[in-house]
Amino acid sequence: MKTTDATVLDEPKIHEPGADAVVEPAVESRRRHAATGVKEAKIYIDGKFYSEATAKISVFDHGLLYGDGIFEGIRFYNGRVFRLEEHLARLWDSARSICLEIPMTMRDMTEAVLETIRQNHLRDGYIRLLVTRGTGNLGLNPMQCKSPSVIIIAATIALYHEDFYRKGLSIVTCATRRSNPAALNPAVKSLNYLNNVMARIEANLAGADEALMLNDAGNVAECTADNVFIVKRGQIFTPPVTAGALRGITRSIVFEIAAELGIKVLETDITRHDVFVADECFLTGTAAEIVPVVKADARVIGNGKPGPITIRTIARFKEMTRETGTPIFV
Ligand code: PXG
Repeated sequence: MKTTDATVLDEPKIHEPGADAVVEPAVESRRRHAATGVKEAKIYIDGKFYSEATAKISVFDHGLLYGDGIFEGIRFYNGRVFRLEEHLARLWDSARSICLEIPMTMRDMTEAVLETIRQNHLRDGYIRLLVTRGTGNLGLNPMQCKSPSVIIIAATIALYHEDFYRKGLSIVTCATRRSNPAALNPAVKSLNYLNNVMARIEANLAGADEALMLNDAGNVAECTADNVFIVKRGQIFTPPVTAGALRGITRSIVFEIAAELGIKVLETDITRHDVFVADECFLTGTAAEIVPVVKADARVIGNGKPGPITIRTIARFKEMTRETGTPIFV
């Protein structure tokens, strides 16, 4: 996109992977809003709603200074928030793990999420929910931070291009290892995503759609914002959380769908070799949903087309997103 318009240049490309993802046209994004796609967006910060121009947090917030905080990315479909309880449960687990006290109840958080969507007049979209450590001094000690901040942003989401689901993605193994759980546990969905960002940069530089991240043992952990699955001889395999994968909510839905379809899922260590010789491969994540992978490190996976189990799983997932979730407008 060639332009000198700063507003447009600031537009985050949340619809990656790949350069083919649907990007809002520049004129359209100026009329609506660059960052959220919502006209006159309302952003929730600590119990109040702000316009995009006035939604600010302190430069002394340790979320900014140290990446000290946690987040969730949540989707809503057709007036219902998908798997909200699971996202909030994971948020609370992340908080507990880093000794962060979320300054509200889960019930109030639920209402704050729903009200943010209502304020933005959306029925389909994406929620970014953050809890930061709050303002402190320049030292990293969180003892200085007396009140965590809760931020909720609602945005429209341009789906990946249809071609991604029809044709599948290509991924590359990156040199950046997924952070060792003993150093920074990937099960905590923290604001410190530099490990994943570095991997994403490698994928970009290699011209791939996603980066396959290995753990210290050299086994597959996950991709930069997605869990990894392979299919071999009718069975589904995915790395255990202990291999350095997030306990993905879409991942757990694949377990449910597989149980319905009578397909066995094994949580087991996976190597690059296993990916290369898989019959099928797919990624799961709130933003990507379930997306087939047809190439890894230039090796064609299976017959180079999304496989039958992947296709059935995607179809059932789509039904679930259409039919279930916490109602927004009641
Ligand atoms: N692994 C990592 C490292 C993630 O950050 C997933 C797997 C998939 O989890 P869910 O629960 O979404 O099935 C994630 C998802 C985005 C975005 O663009 C999402 C994530 C991180 C950064 C951006 O929505 N998390």
